Amino acid sequence: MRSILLDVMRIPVDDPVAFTFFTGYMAMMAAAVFFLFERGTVADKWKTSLLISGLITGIASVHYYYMRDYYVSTHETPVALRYIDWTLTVPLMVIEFYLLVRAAGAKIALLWKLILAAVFMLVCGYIGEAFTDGSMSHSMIWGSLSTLGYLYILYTAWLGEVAQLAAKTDSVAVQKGVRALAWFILVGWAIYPIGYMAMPGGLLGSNGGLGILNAHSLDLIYNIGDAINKIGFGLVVYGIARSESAVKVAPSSAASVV
Ligand SMILES: *C/C=C(C)/C=C/C=C(C)/C=C/C1=C(C)CCCC1(C)C
Repeated sequence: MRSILLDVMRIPVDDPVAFTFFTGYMAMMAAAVFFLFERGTVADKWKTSLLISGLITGIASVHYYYMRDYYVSTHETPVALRYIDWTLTVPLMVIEFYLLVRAAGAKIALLWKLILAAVFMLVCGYIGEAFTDGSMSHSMIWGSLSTLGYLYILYTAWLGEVAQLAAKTDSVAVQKGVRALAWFILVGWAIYPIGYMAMPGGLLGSNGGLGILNAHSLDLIYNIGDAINKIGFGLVVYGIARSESAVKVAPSSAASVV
């Protein structure tokens, strides 16, 4: 049996998939350390949001550690590890949304609807990828079902409950932040279906598809998507927390000067 360590050390420089597994792992870990340490610099009510950002990137980093080794030693897609990672981190991302609009009166039911939609999206995607028979019909059916969950979250963020609640807050930072996260859902999350369509039987892949992408592009696209979305989401939340904390601190420090 070949040792994983040797495989990892023999990583070819011209393999963008392996390269992004390595960079993703380090970037995600660095982001987790950053969010967790910066927690101490924001007002109390923002600490949970930063903790969640740290958990999202931390959990992803550990999964990247294993996915990297899996990929480098087998040259196969770590489907199960990928979906375990997403099943933990995507619900945490929708919790960030909920925490932002909670002050505007968000009910716990909103959180459950978002989590349910996320889990539905991921379970369908997992069935599409893990149980594929290589046919286009299998990939299309489960991909389309999965997209329904995605569209629900997209709708809620742009027009539905989350958007309506954000409009009610008097914090410009929260309004801008919710809008920024909604852009991540619209643009950043749209990266994933493209990766999905690269699998054999997928619309852009081999085996009946357009043949534009090969099976390895799936991991490359997912890795890029993860880095953008997980770190980006966290940075947006961090930005809101910092500016909101500054607002709260300013009056008292001004008072102490006088
Ligand atoms: C950190 C991980 C994130 C933000 C993962 C997001 C994943 C998606 C938005 C996946 C969406 C999919 C579809 C909309 C259809 C095809 C199957 C999926 C699961 C790739």
